[in-house]
Amino acid sequence: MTNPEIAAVFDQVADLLEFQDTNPFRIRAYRNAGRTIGDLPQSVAEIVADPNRVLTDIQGIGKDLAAKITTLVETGSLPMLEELLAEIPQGVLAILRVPGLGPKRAAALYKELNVTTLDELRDACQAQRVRELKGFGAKMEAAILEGLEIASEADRRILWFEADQHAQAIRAHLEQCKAVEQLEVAGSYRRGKDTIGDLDFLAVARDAAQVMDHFELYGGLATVLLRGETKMSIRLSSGLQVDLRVVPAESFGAALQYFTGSKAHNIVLRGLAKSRGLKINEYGVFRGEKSIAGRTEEEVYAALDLPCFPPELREARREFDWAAAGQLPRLVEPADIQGDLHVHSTWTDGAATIEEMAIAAKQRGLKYIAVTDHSKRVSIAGGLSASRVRKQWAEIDALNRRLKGFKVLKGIEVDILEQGGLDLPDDVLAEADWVVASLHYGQNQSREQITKRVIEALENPFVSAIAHPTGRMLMRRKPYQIDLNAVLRAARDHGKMMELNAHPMRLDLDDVACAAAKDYGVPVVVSTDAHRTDGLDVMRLGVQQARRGGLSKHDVANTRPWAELRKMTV
Ligand code: DGT
Ligand code: CA
Ligand code: CA
Ligand code: ZN
Repeated sequence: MTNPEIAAVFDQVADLLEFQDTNPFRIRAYRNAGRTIGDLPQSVAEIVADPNRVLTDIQGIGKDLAAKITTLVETGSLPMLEELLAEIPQGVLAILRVPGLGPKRAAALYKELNVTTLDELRDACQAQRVRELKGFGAKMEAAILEGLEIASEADRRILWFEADQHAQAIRAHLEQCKAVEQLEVAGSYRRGKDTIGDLDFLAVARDAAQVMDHFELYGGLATVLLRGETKMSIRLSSGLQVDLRVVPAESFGAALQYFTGSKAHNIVLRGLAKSRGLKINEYGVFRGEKSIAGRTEEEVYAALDLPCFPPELREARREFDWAAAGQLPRLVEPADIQGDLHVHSTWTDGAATIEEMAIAAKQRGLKYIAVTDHSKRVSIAGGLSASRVRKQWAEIDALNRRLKGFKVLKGIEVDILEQGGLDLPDDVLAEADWVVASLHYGQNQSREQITKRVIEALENPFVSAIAHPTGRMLMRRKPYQIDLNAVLRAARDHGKMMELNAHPMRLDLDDVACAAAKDYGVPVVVSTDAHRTDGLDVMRLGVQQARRGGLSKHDVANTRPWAELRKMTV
């Protein structure tokens, strides 16, 4: 069992206890246990298995918790959780997961309206019975309906990051099949969309049946949905659908182009072909009956006098206009990135020390990081006061004297307060190398209020960038209400930057907003918001999203050395 899996069990226990309205201290104990385990850098399952180590040596793990973890790791279940689950109606678990509904509200819905399933919840909202409950109201009712929609979408799509893990494992499996000659993953996965409906594999093979037989042996397979001569679809035990098409080598490029999509991009392409008296489909480009291209994507596009568009741009947004004008941007690449300007450490809710983060970043080829721990308002993360952050910066100064060929910047993630203003005084911010301002509280305020708070932060002379500017959590939480155009205008006017937070669940700014930032001439900073060393690895997701927004190396500020970037921040 991994730490996150174990942490999830404790979180669930806390949720169920809260649903039952038991002793708040007990609830908090389990909540804290979940957080502690989730943040630990070392695997607790490994410690349990190692006779020479004991869990209670870890800070935050007492005797009682250690015993529970051991039971869980050794038996795969927690008797206490089983008991709780037996006491609670089945459907309630799904209700607990609806964004915007916590255990307390779920309990009220159950007790007052006898709501035990998602369908009953939707009915109750539509009949306007939920708004009548104490502490709910019409606004909350609307938010629950929206939450239900997000929850049902979460059933149908998964994060790109998660799809990537499946895609890599399936690719490795299929590559073991001797009959496979070429293999690619097409679809929204290849276009780097932030969420994925299904995976689309394409293969060239000597013998299609042999590849399909091999596909059926994939360990994660749950059922075969369909198997024909050239196409097969399976469902994984995770629920994800995977399509596999076997195509002839002479039409591999045409098939790759067609199944990469997007559908909207393909429709424009078909129109362009038609206007030239050509036909394009998944087998090739044809003049009459004669195939004039198909083996590679390059030759398919070239047959229409088009450049081979990077897959990230194939959304029928501006790519055809750019191509017509000969102005297709040269997109930023992961190797262009020189530094990471948003990382956390053990000073707040990070799991690694500043030095560990610096070493890990250096190993990944970076030249600098900015340590941007939370400010005091974020009390659940142990946010830093002015005196603590100054202590941290003294540690960073000392560390920089020891590090060679790498620089740690003195930064802070300062909270934009509910009532407006920043969580630390200007004289402190003035001493920082890099300041990201972010909004964690008061996310339900009106569009005017939130926009005003963010613009005020941009007006502060010491703020460098706005972190995760819309607050969205993919498939969990919609962005807060914000006038992004007004924010981008303010950023431009004050010479500030916008973050593209690369966390797989955030990817915030999104692709369209990145393109807007570029239009306003506002530099984008791609940052990981890493809370542990492996959190640094999501940089490539951020870069992929920046590419979808049409950003080049020049548009992304942290492709520059710090000495150069620094001049842009003053
Ligand atoms: P997803 O799976 O919902 O995240 O999105 P996609 O883009 O991967 O869509 P999918 O899996 O339904 O189909 C893969 C590609 O196949 C799609 O991007 C374009 C192509 N395609 C599918 N259906 C059509 C169609 O009716 N017309 C055209 N022109 N292309 C299609
Ligand atoms: Ca797909
Ligand atoms: Ca598909
Ligand atoms: Zn952060």
